[in-house]
Amino acid sequence: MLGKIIQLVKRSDLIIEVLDAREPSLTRSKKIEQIVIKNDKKLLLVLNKGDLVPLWVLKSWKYYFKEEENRESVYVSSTSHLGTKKLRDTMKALLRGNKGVVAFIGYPKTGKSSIINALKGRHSAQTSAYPLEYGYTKSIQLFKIDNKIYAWDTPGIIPPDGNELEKIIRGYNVDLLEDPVKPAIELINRIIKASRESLKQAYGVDFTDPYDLLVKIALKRGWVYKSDKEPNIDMAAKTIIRDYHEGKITYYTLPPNLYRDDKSSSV
Ligand SMILES: Nc1nc2c(ncn2[C@@H]2O[C@H](COP(=O)(O)OP(=O)(O)OP(=O)(O)O)[C@@H](O)[C@H]2O)c(=O)[nH]1
Ligand SMILES: [Mg+2]
Repeated sequence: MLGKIIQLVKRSDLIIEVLDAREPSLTRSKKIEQIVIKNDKKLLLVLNKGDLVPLWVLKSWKYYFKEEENRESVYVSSTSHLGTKKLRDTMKALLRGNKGVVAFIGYPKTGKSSIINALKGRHSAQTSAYPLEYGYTKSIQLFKIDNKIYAWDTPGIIPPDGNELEKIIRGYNVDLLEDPVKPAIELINRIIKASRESLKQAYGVDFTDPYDLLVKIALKRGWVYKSDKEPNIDMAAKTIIRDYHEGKITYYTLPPNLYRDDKSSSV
C-alpha cells in the first residue's frame, strides 16, 4: 500500500490530508505526511465535518497547526457546503494559480469524496478511473474540479492502525470487528468526556453508563434476541460506530495546549 501512496504523491502537485474535525490528532497520518515532505510536495490539512464542532474549536486547531508546525489548514463542512470557497481559494493559492493535480488522502470515512463532490459543482464530471492494480476492486479516481485543477479521490488508502479505539476512530470497517462492544464503549467514554449531552440528543435516551446506553438504544429500536428477549448490544454498538462516521454525533477534542484564536474572525 505504501508504494501506491508514494506513486500517488509523486504524480500530484498538492496533497490534501483530510481529517475529522472532532479528532484532528487521531485522524492524522504522520507516515503519509513524511512521504509528502520527502517528495517535496505541498501539504494542506483540511478539517472536515466542521458542522459537528464549535467554531472556536476549529479556530483553535487552525491556530495550533500554524503556531506549532507552521502548517496551513482549512476547516470545512463538505455536507453543509461551509468553507468550501475558502478551501478552493487556498488550493489555488498553493498551486500559485497554475494548473495542478491535487490528491485527497486520509483515513477512511473522513469525508474525502464528500469534499470533492462539494468542490466539483454540477458542471464538471468524473474524468477517468485509474485502477490501482489488476484485480483490485477499488480504484483511485480522477475528478475535474475546474479548468485548472484535477483531484485524485483515494478510497481506503491508509489502513486504520493503532489500538482498538484508534482503529474505529480511523474508520476501521465495523463489520470486520470480532467484538464491536468493547471499542464502542471506549468511543462512548471518549465522547462523554466532551459532551454527554450530544449522545442523549443523538439517541433520545438518558443513560447511566456506556453499557446502559447500548442497552437503551437496542431496546428503543426493538433489537432483542427472539430466544430470551435480551437486548442485542452488538447491533447497538455497530450502530453507534457507524453513526459516528456518518456525522451524527457532535463533540470535540482540543489541541494539546488549548489554543484559542480569538483574534481571527474569518471562517
Ligand atoms: N456531518 C458531516 N458528515 C459528513 C461530512 N463530510 C462527510 N460526512 C459523512 O461522512 C461519511 C463518509 O463520507 P465520505 O465522503 O464517503 O468519506 P471518504 O473519506 O470518501 O470515505 P472512504 O472513501 O470510505 O475512505 C458519509 O456518511 C458522509 O455523509 C461533513 O462535513 N459533515
Ligand atoms: Mg471516498
